[in-house]
Amino acid sequence: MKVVDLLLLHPPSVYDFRQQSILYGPVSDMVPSSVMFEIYPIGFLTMAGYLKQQGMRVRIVNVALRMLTDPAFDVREFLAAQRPAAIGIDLHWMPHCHGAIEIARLAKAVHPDVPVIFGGLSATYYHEELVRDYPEIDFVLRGDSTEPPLHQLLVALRDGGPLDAIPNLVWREGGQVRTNPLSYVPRSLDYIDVHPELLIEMAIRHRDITGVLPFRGWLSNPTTMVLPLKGCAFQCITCGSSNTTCAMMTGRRKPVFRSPANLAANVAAIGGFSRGPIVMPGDLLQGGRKYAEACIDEMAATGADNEICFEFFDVPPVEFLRYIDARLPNWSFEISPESHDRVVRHAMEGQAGYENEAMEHMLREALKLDCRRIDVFFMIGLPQQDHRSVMETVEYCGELFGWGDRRLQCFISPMGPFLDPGSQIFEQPERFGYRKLAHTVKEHRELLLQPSWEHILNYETEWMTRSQLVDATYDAAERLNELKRRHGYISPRRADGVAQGIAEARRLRARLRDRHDGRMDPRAAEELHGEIARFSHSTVCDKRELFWQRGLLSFRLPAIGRVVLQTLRG
Ligand code: B12
Repeated sequence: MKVVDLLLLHPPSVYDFRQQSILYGPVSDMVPSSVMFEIYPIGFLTMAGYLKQQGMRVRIVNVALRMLTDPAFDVREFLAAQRPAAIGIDLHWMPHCHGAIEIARLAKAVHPDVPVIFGGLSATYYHEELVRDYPEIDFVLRGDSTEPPLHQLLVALRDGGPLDAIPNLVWREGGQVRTNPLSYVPRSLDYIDVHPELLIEMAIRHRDITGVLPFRGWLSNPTTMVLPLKGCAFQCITCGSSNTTCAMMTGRRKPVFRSPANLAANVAAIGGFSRGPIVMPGDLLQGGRKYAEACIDEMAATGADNEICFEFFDVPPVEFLRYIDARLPNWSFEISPESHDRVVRHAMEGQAGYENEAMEHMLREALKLDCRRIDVFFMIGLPQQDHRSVMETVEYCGELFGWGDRRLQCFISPMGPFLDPGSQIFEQPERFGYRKLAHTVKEHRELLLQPSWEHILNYETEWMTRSQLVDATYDAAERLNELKRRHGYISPRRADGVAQGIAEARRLRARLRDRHDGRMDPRAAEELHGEIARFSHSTVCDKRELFWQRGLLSFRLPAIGRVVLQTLRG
């Protein structure tokens, strides 16, 4: 008997990273995950919730996290012990293209008759190659929203129904790739709900807590995310989900928003279990001031007191910040000017083209409010950006630190490991001064196995080669660390730790570079064996700076206890 109707697996970036010697670099320093990118798509929750409503049973397993936390975790053995009717694997972020296909291969080897379904933005972009060249992948569901088509597919597979009417489906028939129209592009997102209690149920039912957690260390940093929209109104040339990219790839010409009530219900549902912060990416103001204010009103009405961390793509009106401040007890925000340099920022075409003066005015006003924290993100690898420009950006961070308010934080990181498939720079690299070094899934998979992130990056620019991008990253990280120490942002001990990490990563990189064309220096290989943290973790900053450290007190244990009891009884 099949125990679950769908087993959803989130792969690590590289399988099996525990057997590899690779210097992955600081490519995940700005997100809570490690370089194996263990965070699974939010869509896992909406798919599981939707299928549950239709009477189906779904299990989520974060394979990446299970591998990270248990060196003895044997993926093949684990898969062999499962009895799923179908297996779903996300290829949402391109850096998973190695791990996702390897996990699919293992799944097919142990369950040759169980269909394997791929989905996510990168799978959408590469649907044809995936179904044509990888026999372990039976189906790809395209698009940014797949809940109903996935249900239709699972029913058709169970009952032997026809496949040609299932929207967004790509499949193989008689050796040919069949591509059904991308006809499911919902104009409202309110048909999906995120039920956090589902995760508790799964953890209890399958006696697997780690398998449902989003990232390593989540229990002490229970940050969650509520997505207000899909698609985007902005045209940032580097983004794999920009307005033009979505129009081409997911059939979404303009963003679609959850209703304020639906959004607030999601915040309240999370608030019922956790006191941790809730990140709200994607900029509510894309829906207009009225929509954004309605969202704030609805959230305030729920009484949830979790910190809500907003993201702004453009400089938000100060009046809007005051509106939030008057209504939410606990809020913060982030903004990504990418560079201090107007030439660079404007070369990003379509990126909200604001000036530093406007941003600084807004930041100063925000700091007068009860805003808990403001994160300002800069990036390395942009058009028109050379080493000097990067270092000037870091000095600009120093100026902001000089304001003397430690709620204002600055970060800088490399764009990597990959340019986003479907982004304008990926589609027309030369137009923007880029050289693209991998085109297909196969080529990206090969890159992920290179010995060092200098050789993993899938691009270089007219202004910096891959080697110079790496140099600029380490130089910027070193200087930013120094500035944070000087302005009292981090303790001397933490600053020393970061400085030492950068120095070690530089040394190792030099050894790898010397030997790259021949064989890898055996001592470097030994030092790197299975190592993903020491030289690639907390390099451009100490990762703890991203977090709101809280611990188990963040959880509302009675509410969790109730779900546990219900599940055990059910
Ligand atoms: C929110 C977000 C995040 C959150 C993650 C939230 C989460 N858990 O999903 C955080 C901040 C952690 C994050 C991190 C990263 N992100 Co991000 N992120 C976004 C953002 C803003 C939202 C888009 C999004 O995911 N929408 C949700 C939709 C599209 O998907 P969904 O609802 O989760 O899932 C549906 C479908 O995608 C599909 N689906 C997905 N998986 C599967 C699996 C199966 C089997 C099926 C059938 C269907 C299916 O069906 C689902 C249900 O409808 C976009 C930018 C944007 N403006 O859109 C970038 C974006 C997706 N991120 C991107 C990147 C590159 C990253 C990082 C690799 C960056 C880095 N180097 O650190 C990391 C990866 C982290 C990890 N996995 O550990 C790129 C992806 C480009 C690409 N194709 O590779 C984007 C497009 C833009 C960008 N550069 O930031 N990100």
